[in-house]
Amino acid sequence: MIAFPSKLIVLEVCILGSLSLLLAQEAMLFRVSEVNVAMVALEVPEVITSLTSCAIRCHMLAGSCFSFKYNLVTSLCSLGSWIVPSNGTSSLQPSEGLFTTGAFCNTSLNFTLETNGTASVCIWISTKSYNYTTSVNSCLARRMHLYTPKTLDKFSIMTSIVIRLQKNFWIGLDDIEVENVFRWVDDGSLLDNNYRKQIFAPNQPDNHNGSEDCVAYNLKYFPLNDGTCSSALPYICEKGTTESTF
Ligand SMILES: [Ca+2]
Ligand SMILES: [Ca+2]
Repeated sequence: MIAFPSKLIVLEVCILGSLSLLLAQEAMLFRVSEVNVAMVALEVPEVITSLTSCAIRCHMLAGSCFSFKYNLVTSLCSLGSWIVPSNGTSSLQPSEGLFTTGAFCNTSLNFTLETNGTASVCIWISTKSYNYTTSVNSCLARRMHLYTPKTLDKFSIMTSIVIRLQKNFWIGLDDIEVENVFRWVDDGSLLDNNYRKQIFAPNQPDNHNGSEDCVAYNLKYFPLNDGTCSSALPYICEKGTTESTF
C-alpha cells in the first residue's frame, strides 16, 4: 500500500441520516474532500443510475474495491482500489465525488444487501410494527424509503423474505390520494396496470369496506393485499436511488 502524508486527505463521514442517534443503524460513506488525491481505477468507468448503485457495485467487489468516484452530471461510476496522492491539481470534476467505502451496506449495522437477477438492494428490516404512515416516516428518517418492488426481480427478493420470516410487511404502495389509483412512495409514480395484475392476490385490491388504501405482503391474500392503513405491521426500508452526500 502506498503511504502518503495524512494532511493530504480529509475524510468526512457522510452519514445517510440526520440524527446522531441513528448513527449506529445508518450506512456510511466517507467522502474524500482533499483534491490532491487520485484513485487507482479498477476498470473503465460505466454509466450507473445513482450514487447509491455505484456504491453497491463497489460493495459487491469487496476485497478489491476500496473507493469509488461518481459524477452527478454524467452518471459515470468509477470503481477503484487504493486512493493515492497526486501532484498538482485533482483530476476530479466539480460534479464528481470521491468516496471510500466498506460500510455502505454493512450487515453488522443490520443492513442487508440482497441481489436477484438485475436487482441489487440495500434494505433494513424492522422488528417493530407500525401503521402505514409511521412506517413510511420511519424509513424516511433513515434516509430510506418503504420498499418498492417495482420489478419482478425486486418482487422476488421481498417474496423470499416474507416466506422466510412468515410475516406480513408493508410495502411502499398506496391509493390514499385517489381511490384505486396506486402510486409508489419513493417517486409517486403510477403502478403499471399489467404489473398490478401480476403482483396482487386474486380479487385484490378490493378496497374492502371502502377503507383499504395501503398495500402489504400478506400470507393469507398472497402475495399482495390492500389493507387498512391503520393496521400495525412490520416494514422493510430500502436505500433510495436519489440520496446524495454531495
Ligand atoms: Ca383503496
Ligand atoms: Ca383487500
